[in-house]
Amino acid sequence: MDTTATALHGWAAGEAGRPASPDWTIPQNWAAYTPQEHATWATLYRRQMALLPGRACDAFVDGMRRLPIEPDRIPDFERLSEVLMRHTGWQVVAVPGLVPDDVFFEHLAHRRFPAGQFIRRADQLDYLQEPDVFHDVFGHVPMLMHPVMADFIQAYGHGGLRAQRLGALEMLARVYWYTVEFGLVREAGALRIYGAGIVSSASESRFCLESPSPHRLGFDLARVMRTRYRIDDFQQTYFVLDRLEDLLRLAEIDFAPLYEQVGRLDTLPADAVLPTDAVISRGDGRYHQQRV
Ligand code: HBI
Ligand code: FE
Repeated sequence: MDTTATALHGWAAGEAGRPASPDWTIPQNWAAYTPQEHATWATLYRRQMALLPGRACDAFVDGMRRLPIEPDRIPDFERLSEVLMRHTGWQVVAVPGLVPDDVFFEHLAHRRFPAGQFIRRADQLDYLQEPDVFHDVFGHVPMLMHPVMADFIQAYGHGGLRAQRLGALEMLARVYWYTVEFGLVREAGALRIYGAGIVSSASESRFCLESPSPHRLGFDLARVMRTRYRIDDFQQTYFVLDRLEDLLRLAEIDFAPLYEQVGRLDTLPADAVLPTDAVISRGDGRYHQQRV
């Protein structure tokens, strides 16, 4: 953990950089963000907002419009929570970065979205390993204004706690990855983005829709559960929902029998295409071939 950030933002870290509170929350300490940090937000915000018309789904655009998320300053979590609470009963709480799985799931199960308190450095605009306030707030929070996504992410929290007990966390995490983080949806006769990992990334916002390289496949729950993913590069496959409302059904499915079934099958590489896949566009794979 970066002790400079600790000093800057004045929260008390315990042993090994672990924050003092058991749920890993820390004060956002909004007043302590520096002008440079707000300027980093402004750069990222402007860049994404220019890209998203016609690419991001209506739910995202709508959520963004109704929230106190502004161009030139890092949002204040308390103000976000007030509006979210009124619409879908969610809150945003600050955490230092990645938190342990069980802590993460516990928050989601209680409709608290843990958002990174820090913002990436100005020389890391395009890639960082831990979720920061831009990824978490710009990427995730607008979708939490959508009732279906609001329920789905809470269900993921409950499902995560259960999957841990069943030893099936990997399978469930793939569902989160290919929906909440990197999901596409059909809308207005085209494909649009709803995944937070994409809407918060300038290059992937274009790549996922416009590059001939990745596969775009119809979403299938059991198929997604078997599919590995890239954490360090653009995705090789995007899974497409027919409508966001399909997530609602997903939130209601009992995953336990599926874990049994899928657990007996081989996992699939991130670039697989099966005869049973609903292929929307088959990628040529060129982007990733050039990178090995
Ligand atoms: N912590 N802050 C934060 N954000 C995440 O998205 C996150 C996390 N801890 C664990 C985790 N995600 C995932 O690996 C689980 O969804 C499996
Ligand atoms: Fe995320």
